[in-house]
Amino acid sequence: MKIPVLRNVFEKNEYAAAHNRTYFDEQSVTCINILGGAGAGKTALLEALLPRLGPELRVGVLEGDLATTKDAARIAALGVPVVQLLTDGGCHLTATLVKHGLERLPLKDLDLLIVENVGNPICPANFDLGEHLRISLLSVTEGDDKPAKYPLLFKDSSIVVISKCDLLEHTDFDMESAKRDIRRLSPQMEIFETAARAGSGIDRLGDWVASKLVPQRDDGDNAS
Ligand SMILES: Nc1nc2c(ncn2[C@@H]2O[C@H](COP(=O)(O)OP(=O)(O)OP(=O)(O)O)[C@@H](O)[C@H]2O)c(=O)[nH]1
Ligand SMILES: [Mg+2]
Ligand SMILES: [Zn+2]
Repeated sequence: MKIPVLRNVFEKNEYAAAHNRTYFDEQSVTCINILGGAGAGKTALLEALLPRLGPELRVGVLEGDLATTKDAARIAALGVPVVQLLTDGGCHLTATLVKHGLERLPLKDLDLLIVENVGNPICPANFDLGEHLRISLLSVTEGDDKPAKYPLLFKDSSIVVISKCDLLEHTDFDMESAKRDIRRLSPQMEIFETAARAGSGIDRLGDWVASKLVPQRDDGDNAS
């Protein structure tokens, strides 16, 4: 006997994700989905990264959380346009919720849209939001066994950021073991080491983001 509920959820999400992707492409906006466990340092990474992306790059953020606007307030404090997406207890963002968020964050004013997913190392990886790129975080305080234990989070990511590296000496995190397990899942995976508070590794990450921006469409304003 078939139980259609989950399948319908996935189909509906795929439909909305395709819609979002088409909209991003039409508007020449690059979309990055940031994933990682609760407290892995996603918002702190954005707080360090956004000011480095430069004033010429127009960035907007969609903040995914179960409850509260705490993360959105941190992004707004940087002067970056932000919309808080509340899942009301749901453990991942859906493409449909992102679609609603875009009604409040017009893409015509942006070059880059960053979506911070709900803090959760499991199911957000299963939900395509229509993004072009994924950044998955692993903080050193979570332990080096997490890539092997939560493979989906790391396997299909565009890059992996190992965060909170300033705390390395206070943990038993084995960097080589973590990287080995990540590359077992994805042999070519590019891995960045960051310490958001100290600002280390952020320039390299910013260069990577800048290198991935889709070219802006010539809208004909300068045509003779
Ligand atoms: N030492 C140190 N602490 C960090 C770093 N990045 C984040 N933190 C701390 O880790 C905690 C969680 O950071 P957040 O940026 O809120 O993590 P998050 O992944 O956005 O959390 P959720 O959105 O709730 O899943 C905070 O107390 C941060 O100050 C870092 O690079 N070094
Ligand atoms: Mg956060
Ligand atoms: Zn979920």
